[in-house]
Amino acid sequence: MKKRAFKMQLFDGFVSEYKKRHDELWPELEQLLKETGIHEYSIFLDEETNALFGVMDVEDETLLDKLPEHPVMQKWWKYMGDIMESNPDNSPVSVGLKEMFYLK
Ligand code: RM4
Repeated sequence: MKKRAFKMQLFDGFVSEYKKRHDELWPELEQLLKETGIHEYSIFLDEETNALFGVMDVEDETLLDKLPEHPVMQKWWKYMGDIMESNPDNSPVSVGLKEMFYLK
């Protein structure tokens, strides 16, 4: 299992909408993420900057390569594009984070 961390950017004024959409996460997306070998996935918010920090355990990093092509993932990213910084293909702008400490 590998840990992956990354940051994304929420637009101002959309904290409750972002939380609501994730509280109501589509079952088909939950299934897709699990089938992709993603576990213990959390997203944290920095309320000072609206930066979002995602942390997940990944069974096999190569499985993640196919995720952006999946119709459910594409539909979700399109849906989320109005409230967070996104790329021209609708995927969220995502910056990988470097692990600096780990305590088991
Ligand atoms: C986020 C973003 C991520 C996705 C999670 C579930 O807002 O779209 O890419 O993995 O939702």
